[in-house]
Order: sequence, then C-alpha cells, then structure tokens
Amino acid sequence: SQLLTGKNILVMGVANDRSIAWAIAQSLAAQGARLAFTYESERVEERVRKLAETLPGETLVLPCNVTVDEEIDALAAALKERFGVLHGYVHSIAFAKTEELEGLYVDTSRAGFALAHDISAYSLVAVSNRIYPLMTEGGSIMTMTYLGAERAMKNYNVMGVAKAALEASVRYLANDLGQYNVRVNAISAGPIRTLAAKGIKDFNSILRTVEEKAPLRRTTETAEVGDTAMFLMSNLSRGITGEVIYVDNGYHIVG
Ligand code: 0WD
Repeated sequence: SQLLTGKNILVMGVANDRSIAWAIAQSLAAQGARLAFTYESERVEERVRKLAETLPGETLVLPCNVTVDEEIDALAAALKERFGVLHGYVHSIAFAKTEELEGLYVDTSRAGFALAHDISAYSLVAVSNRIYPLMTEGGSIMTMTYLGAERAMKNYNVMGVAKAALEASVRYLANDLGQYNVRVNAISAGPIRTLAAKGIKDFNSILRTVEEKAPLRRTTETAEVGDTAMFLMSNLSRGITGEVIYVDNGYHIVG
C-alpha cells in the first residue's frame, strides 16, 4: 500500500542527482505522490527535466527563482491550474556567497547577510504565503536545516544565522497555518556531500568527525533524509508541527 497516493507535492531545490531534494522526491514518488519540481534558472532546467522524467507517472517542471516575487506568483498560479489542490511542499534551498563561508562571521558583509537570509530563510515564507491557499484539504510543509543554526560551527557563519531564522520561521508558520490544518516542520540533516556542501571549507574533516563521534558511527545519506521527509509529508506525522527532526545518525546529542 502507498502512503501518498492522490497527494500533490511541490519539491523545490533539485540541482542534480546528489541534491537532498532529489532523494526526497524519490521517497515521495515511491509512495505514489504526484510531484512538481522547480528550477532556479535555465542553467539547470534541462538537468531537472531529465531527472523528473526518470520517475514513474506524470511530473510537472516549472521555473522559480525564489528571489523574485513574480516568479513565485506564477508558480502558485501554475500549480492551481495543473494540480488544483496541493498537499505538500518541500523547501530544500539555500545559498550564501563562498567568501562568507570561511574565516570569521564578524566579517560578514551587509549584502552577503541579506542574500543568505533572502534565499535561505525568507523564501520559505514567500512561497508558503502563495501556496497555503491551495492546501484546501490540509497540508504539510517542510524545509532543510543544519546544526549550525544552534551552535557556532567553524565556517558555517552567516548560513548558521540564516538557518536560525529559518527554524524560527518554521515555528511562526506552524502557528499561523495550523488553523488551516497545514503543518510546518524542518529536518536537520547531518553533513552530506552535495553541490551546496562544496561551498563549505574543510567539509571532509566535518564528515570524518561525524563518522568518529555519531552514535551510529556513519555519515548521513540523502535517502535517510528522503524517508523522513516522506513521513512528514504523510498522514503518519499528522500530530507533528513546528518541529525540527534530526536525521543525523544522532550526532547532535554527542558532537
Ligand atoms: O550537508 C548538507 N548538504 C546539508 C544541507 C546539511 C543540512 C542541511 N542542508 C540543506 C541546505 O542548506 C539546503 O537548504 O539542505 C538543503 C538542500 O541542499 P543540498 O541538497 O545540500 O544542495 P544542492 O543540491 O546544491 O541544492 C540547493 C539548491 C541550489 O543548488 P545550486 O547549487 O544550483 O545553488 O537550492 C537551489 C538550487 O537548486 N537554489 C535556488 N532555488 C531557487 N531560487 C536558489 C534560488 N534563488 N538558490 C539556490
């Protein structure tokens, strides 16, 4: 039996086949969900289309750069037209300039701070604002966060501060949207080697530390995140909202 049959879910943040969003999409598709993907720019459109085509059933692929309000408006209009009702939204997007992801946080520029917060935190609010009215049968929204939201971690810098804003947004959005039976949660994943991780200095040593110290003595795999995301999108998690769930092989309890 399938847990997401008849559910329409928007997935934002597939950049390539290593993206966490792609593993999430595979877990959702395996449970019968109908998916809509977005791509940030024409630069990645073809790659996202090719990946979407490998999934069973019909998928939608739509443009949306989350820094542009008009593109979010257009996305919501397209989803309304093609899906009618939306049941889920997966937000797996973040960005900071590489020069902000090394050295001292105290050196963060005004523009770098604003850009990281715009793409990595405000985008969840901006998209949720346009799509919760489509969740007329209730819904589930989730985003991706990291331990650097709570702890000052080497090189994570402004992204940690943006993730703190993102986690606080999850709580405020959950409180706003609960009255519409829309839940909002985050997954805090352990470090995974993706395109986004390439921007973080000394990523290899972070992975080694996790292998040594995490209770399960291994690093996080995207499929582990995908399956927890599937749980959050499904009715099995109906009592959970405003929460941050750790999918990190237990690292945060010891590290
Ligand atoms: O260790 C990791 N990889 C962790 C990642 C641990 C814990 C959390 N996360 C988070 C990230 O911070 C992010 O929120 O998971 C989320 C997904 O990240 P990912 O899968 O590691 O990275 P990636 O495959 O690069 O996907 C992020 C994507 C962008 O990729 P690129 O590399 O092209 O910037 O976010 C998207 C884009 O597809 N993105 C945008 N989408 C729309 N509009 C924009 C934008 N302006 N900017 C970036």
